[in-house]
Amino acid sequence: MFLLDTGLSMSLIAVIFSRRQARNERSQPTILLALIASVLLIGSVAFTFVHFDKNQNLKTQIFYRTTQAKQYFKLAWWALDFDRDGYSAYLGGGDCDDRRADVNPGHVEVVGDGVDHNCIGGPLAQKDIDDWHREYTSLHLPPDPSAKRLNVIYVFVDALRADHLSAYGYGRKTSPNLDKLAARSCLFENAFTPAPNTFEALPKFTQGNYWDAHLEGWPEILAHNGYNALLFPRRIATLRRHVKGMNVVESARGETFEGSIDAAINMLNEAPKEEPFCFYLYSTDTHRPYRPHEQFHYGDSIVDLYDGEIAYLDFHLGRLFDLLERSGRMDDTLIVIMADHGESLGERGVYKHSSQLYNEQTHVPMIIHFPGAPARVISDYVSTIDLGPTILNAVGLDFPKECAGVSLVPLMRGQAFTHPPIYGEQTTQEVSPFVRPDQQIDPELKKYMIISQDGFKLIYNRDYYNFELFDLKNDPFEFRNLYAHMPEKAAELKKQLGRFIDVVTVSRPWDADEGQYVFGPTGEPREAK
Ligand SMILES: [Ca+2]
Ligand SMILES: [Ca+2]
Repeated sequence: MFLLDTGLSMSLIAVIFSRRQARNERSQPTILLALIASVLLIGSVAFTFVHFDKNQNLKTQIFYRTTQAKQYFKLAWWALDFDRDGYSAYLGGGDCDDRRADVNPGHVEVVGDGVDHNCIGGPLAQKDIDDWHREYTSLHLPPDPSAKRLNVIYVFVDALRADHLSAYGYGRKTSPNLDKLAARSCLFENAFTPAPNTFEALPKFTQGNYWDAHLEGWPEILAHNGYNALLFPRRIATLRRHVKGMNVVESARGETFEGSIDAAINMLNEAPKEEPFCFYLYSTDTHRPYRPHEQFHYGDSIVDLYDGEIAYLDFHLGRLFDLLERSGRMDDTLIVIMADHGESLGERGVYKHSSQLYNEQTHVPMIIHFPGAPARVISDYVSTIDLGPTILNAVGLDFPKECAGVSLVPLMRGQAFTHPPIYGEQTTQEVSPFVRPDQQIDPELKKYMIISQDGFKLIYNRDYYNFELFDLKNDPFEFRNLYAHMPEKAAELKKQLGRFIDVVTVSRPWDADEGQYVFGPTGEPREAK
């Protein structure tokens, strides 16, 4: 690319220079200079054409980090898109058949016609879809009739990244109460969200699936099975779209998280012992804008304020945990701490969330206090879509066999279990007023990720046909793109991720509700170009 830039610039200078000389007699040096410039131009263009798509790291840098250079490529893609479907077969544009407009990376897959319409994962047959589902139904655990109907306290924290909790090794003591809980619980070191955005993630982790398949959500299943299911609301409209069957605690409506905890404490004091309860608590405190808390003041930077919100949240959760302890209900209560996604705090020049699939936005805390299971740290790669099947399985209830989420109860009991690879996708374009335009470096529309159990993560940016492979165990901050260095691993994950993309794009119902960003105003999938 840089060679192309240089070549273009040199040829421009040569043309101007030779024109100035044109009226005069052309001298030998002028002709020579024009000749050298032409050779350089042709050479650099040829070099760029041959090598650009092979160096995915260079491609990433150009499309994510430059403003002008990427426009050259977009222009070249536009000019070299012969079937006018928006994707070029040249310069890494990803179009695998530039004679058919129904074949390109943005096209939805078509089942059974033998054509790889989206240029990843190969063609899709019905058998492939059946096999994909069978992988998960074969892991479905039937309900254990001897399981106790534990109470459930589910704490959903918006935009809480794992690595800012002291329970996850953060230098600041931001979460003493969660640390204490974690010390007697199962702490999942490597839990990930299926989407770095509430609207996309919420239906997924409520239904235990990688897309909104209109399955019955786990709160509804608890409510239908004798639980006193109570929702302590914040952002009630968003929650109620997906968290169904629960009674809203009106006294907590519109309150702060402190108010939600006050209401929960009251409810807990009144809860009859013979009826199991489920409390669904939601905190938006770690979501922007971060507010200062006098009691938890670390400083005035964005990170300081964010950490202060965590300490505030932790303090109030501590009040609830203390009451559970004092009342003896800790021993019959399953407690789940989770987040819908993480939060960028300036890494790669990015803030907030909804924009990337790097760990800052996808690695989330997951702590499950499961009475009867010994405390342990679990390093398997798991997804928040596993939470519903886990909760229901832990209390002896069944969950839909269509769930791609799996019960983590075997892992919590220390039994041998191999979790399938986990997946994620990101659809949104970050247009938040909280993010300045210069921080929105990455406005493309669709990315996917897979993380395999050996800790490798592949991120695929469909719009740039760009791949990044990271070794999370040795490179947790995802600095080094190994795509070109580990071609076999890259090919293995690309194949699995391609199958996921194929399956998810044909299986998602037309009226799936994964937020206003995923679907257009009339309900048509934006994926279908
Ligand atoms: Ca094309
Ligand atoms: Ca395909």
